[in-house]
Amino acid sequence: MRILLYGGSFNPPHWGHIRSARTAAAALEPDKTFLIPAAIPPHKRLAAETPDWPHRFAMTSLAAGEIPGCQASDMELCRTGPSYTSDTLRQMRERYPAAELVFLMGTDMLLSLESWHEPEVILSLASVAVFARETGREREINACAAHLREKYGATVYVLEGQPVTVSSTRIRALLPERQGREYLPDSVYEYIIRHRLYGARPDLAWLRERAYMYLKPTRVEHVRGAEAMARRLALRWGADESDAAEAAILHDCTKKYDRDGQLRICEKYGIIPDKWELENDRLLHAGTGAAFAADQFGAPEHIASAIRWHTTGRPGMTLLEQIVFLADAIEENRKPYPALETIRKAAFRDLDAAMELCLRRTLAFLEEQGEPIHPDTARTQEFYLKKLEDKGVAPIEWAAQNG
Ligand code: DGI
Ligand code: FE
Ligand code: FE
Repeated sequence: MRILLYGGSFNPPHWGHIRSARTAAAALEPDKTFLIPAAIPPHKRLAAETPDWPHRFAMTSLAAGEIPGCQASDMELCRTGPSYTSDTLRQMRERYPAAELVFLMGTDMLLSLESWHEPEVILSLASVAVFARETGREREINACAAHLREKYGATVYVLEGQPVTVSSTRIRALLPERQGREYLPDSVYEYIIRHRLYGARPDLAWLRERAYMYLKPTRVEHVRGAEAMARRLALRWGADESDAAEAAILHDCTKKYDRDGQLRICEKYGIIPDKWELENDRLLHAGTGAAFAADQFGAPEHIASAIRWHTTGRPGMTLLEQIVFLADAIEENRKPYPALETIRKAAFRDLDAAMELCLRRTLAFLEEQGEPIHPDTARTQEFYLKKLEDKGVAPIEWAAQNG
């Protein structure tokens, strides 16, 4: 029986790790492969933004799913103190007394192996398999392998394989820029986004693909329009364009659920609907959408709140909240309604005036329909009316009956 062991920080685990493990497994044909994330790597410090170990273990488990016969081991995470490989191998030896243990490592690790804690223990308990991390170092590697065989009676396998061209450090730097997805299996990327590890923000093409799955097909064009308009407004008013896009992509993510569905989502997230929301379930998707986006896609507070307030608004809205509110109301694919063109123009001239008119038009519409008015909608219109007054700006003239 042969067991392949692959230790590392896996912070996060990426295609480079997976390809290495697959190549090694293909060459060595182990009966089992373990990815072993280190709790405290002895040779380097973990990056400051390293997620808690349950997250690292979960990501490593997902990565292991990409490798046949592989699972993650929490052996090092469960120990205290530095994660010495010699201790890990002792533990593995106890569990598998008769197996050949093969420890997989990169070139640099092999070259520095003698400076590790108890190298003689490592080399007596396990064989070592090594990759040429960079091409052109074969001579160096072979010399080192010969030395370890000679001095310790070690078994060293030198594996042919693609050099790994990406590092976890680089990926961590890319993730907050909405990049780096191509270096990660989808399961790991999804996990990172859902928990917003490493300050990650979603790649927007990926987010569209994921978020549109929750929409009725007929709503996709509206959401596309809302995103385009939110971007234009963000550029006009100096908000973060990609955050505006992210909020717009997600703003109606629970819209398709009927009353029962909405109430179930409320229950799941501990949302208590007020009496207006219970009376008119169209209002519920703002609150449920915000909670769903935060849970499924890790939407941070400022984006979740833009979703939360996109239907009624609220007094004192943030810039991003106003942008999403207006983008929803005036996007290019909106069915025409009275005042639409006026609000569109106003949104690029005076955000407060556009908010006020948009809300005033909604109130007029609801009154005409005999629909109950949510106090948030009324209060928000009053808020913006007062704000205009304070600025000395007259509200936009518009009468409900003349369009
Ligand atoms: O989800 P969308 O259709 O894209 O747009 P939305 O989230 O702004 O929802 C619009 C609906 O919400 C529209 O039919 C008017 C309704 N609405 C907005 N404020 C109120 C309201 N309905 C009631 N009953 N009371 C309100 O105060
Ligand atoms: Fe909506
Ligand atoms: Fe909408």
